[in-house]
Order: sequence, then structure tokens, then C-alpha cells
Amino acid sequence: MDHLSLMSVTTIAKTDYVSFTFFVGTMAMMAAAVFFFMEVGNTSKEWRTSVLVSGLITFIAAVHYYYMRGYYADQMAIPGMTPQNASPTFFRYVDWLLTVPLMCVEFYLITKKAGGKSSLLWKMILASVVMLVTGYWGEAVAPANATLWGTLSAIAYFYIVYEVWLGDVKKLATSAGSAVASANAALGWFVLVGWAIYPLGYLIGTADGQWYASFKNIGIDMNVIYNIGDAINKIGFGLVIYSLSRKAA
Ligand SMILES: *C/C=C(C)/C=C/C=C(C)/C=C/C1=C(C)CCCC1(C)C
Repeated sequence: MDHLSLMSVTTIAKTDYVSFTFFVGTMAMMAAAVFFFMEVGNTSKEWRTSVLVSGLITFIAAVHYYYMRGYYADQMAIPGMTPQNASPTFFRYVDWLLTVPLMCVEFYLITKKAGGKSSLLWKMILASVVMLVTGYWGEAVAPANATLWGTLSAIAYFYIVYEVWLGDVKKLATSAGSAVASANAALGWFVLVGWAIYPLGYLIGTADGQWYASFKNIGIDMNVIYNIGDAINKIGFGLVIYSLSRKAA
């Protein structure tokens, strides 16, 4: 029997990095959400919605993290449960389906003044939904075909990278002026490097029986990687928007 079934679910073992990062993730997202919400009132009118959306992204994540943390602890209390089987995959993807489109909204809001159209917003949202639904399919519905679904997801991901680095988002951000252009460049690094953390989690989480089965040997749990990725990307992304709101008054 493991520690969680002997003690209460509020006890986290020193080596249980999944539970630990779910817990710290909950606190970090909560703190970030409070910060962004409180700062909305101190923000110049034209950037208020952007800072509000940063608050919504971290707030939605905080609620999901609180839930995933509890779900994981409850599952692990069941004798014989493995971290992989206890993974709150469904709620993870519900969180992403709400928060990643809101990150697309952030790109729309910062490029709007330079003529960003809602059609561009919908293309980005569509790409993010395709990226996440195919990823969910490969992880939870058809893991035997994880390579196929992961590849489809990656194509949608690279479309988003393209828009931000070279496509319309980039062009509009450049014509919006230096503050927006440099914020877009910073967000572009989050999308290119920060978001690339997630496919690594996917490869570890779906490695069983695949040609990349050796990814299991990395020895870091998929949920730890996703939790680190979320903290970097959701809070960091929000802070870039926040600092833009202070620079470009
Ligand atoms: C706040 C949550 C964020 C920013 C989540 C981003 C998620 C991704 C960029 C996921 C990408 C994936 C691939 C590119 C291929 C494998 C499947 C995914 C869904 C993990």
C-alpha cells in the first residue's frame, strides 16, 4: 500500500512530484489570478481587457488545478493505482480548451489597434482547438495511434507558431509599434519554446508500446512536465501582457 492510502490525502510524500507540482501549481495560478484581477483597475483603459484576460487564464487554471490535485490524490488512494492511470487527463484538456483560445484572444487584442481582424482570431482559435482535440485523442481515446494524432496536433501547433513569428500576427504587431512588436516577440518565444514542453509530456505519457517507448526512461512523469509548462506559459504569458500594459500607455 502506498503512503496516500495509509494517511490522509492531504499528505504529500517528499518524492511525489506529481502531487507537489499540482499543489504548487494551484497556489501559483491563484496568486497570479488575484494579481492580474487587482491590477485591472490600475491599468490604462486600452489595456484593461488584456490584463483581465490574463487574470481569466490563470483563474481558470487555478480552478482546474485545485480539482486535478484532488482528483489525483483520490485516485492514488485506490490500491494498485499507478500515476499514469490516476492522471486527470480529461480535466487537463478541458483547462487547455478554455485557456489556449484565450491566449489567442490576447494576440488579437494586442494587434487589434493595428487592424487585427476577428477572422484572424478565429483561425488561431480553430488551430488551437484542432491541436488540443487531436492531442486528447492520441492521449486518451486512441493511444495506439498516438504518433498519428500527435503529428496532426503538431501541424496545428506549427500553424500558430507561423502566424506569431511570420504571419499576420507578426505583421500587425510590427505595424502597431515597438512596444507591441517586442511584446509579440516575447510571446512568440513562449509559443515556440514554452509550448514545446507539452509535446515532450505527450511523448512520455503515450510512450507505452510506441517507437519512442524509451521516452519512459526519462523518468519524469507526464503530469510534472505539463504542470511546469503551464506555470511558465500561463503566468509568464500574463506577465508579458502586464508589462506591455505598463510600457505602452
Ligand atoms: C495553458 C496551456 C497551454 C499553453 C497548453 C498548450 C498545449 C500545447 C501547445 C500542446 C501541444 C501538443 C502537441 C504540439 C503535440 C502532442 C499533443 C499536444 C496536445 C500535447
